[in-house]
Amino acid sequence: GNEEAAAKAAAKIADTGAPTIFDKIIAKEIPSTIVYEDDKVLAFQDVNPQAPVHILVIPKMRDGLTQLGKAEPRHAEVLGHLLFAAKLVAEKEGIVDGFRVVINNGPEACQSVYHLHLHVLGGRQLKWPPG
Ligand code: IU
Repeated sequence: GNEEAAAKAAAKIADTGAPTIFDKIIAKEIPSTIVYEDDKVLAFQDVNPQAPVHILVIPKMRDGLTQLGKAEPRHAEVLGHLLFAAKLVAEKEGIVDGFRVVINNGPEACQSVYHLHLHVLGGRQLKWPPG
């Protein structure tokens, strides 16, 4: 909730470029509830859901893409693939009539895991603007 978001912002978790827990989720060393998977991306349920449907879509190869702000021209293809996968996830989850795709970029946006990820949120009335 808001308190957690504030705590994350205050913590100002830094982008060190180091591997994250998401590599272990991709390798299935840590279990997750997978919603969609192909050769390039993995989509799994967020462990701390902020809506009835809250899925993370991540690239399998991080390739330096710790956050969107670090994207280079070589990442354009996987960025498009991630966004299309978000749409497939929304269809699978039955929320295609109302869902939100979010990327938190950097400490001021409360990014806490430095492996690019798209949040796909839905299943309730979403508010605007977000916090
Ligand atoms: P953020 O945009 O970097 O703040 O999002 C990170 C998300 O990763 C956040 O919603 C966490 O609940 C989620 N998450 C997870 O699903 N599994 C984990 O092991 C960890 C974080 I660490």
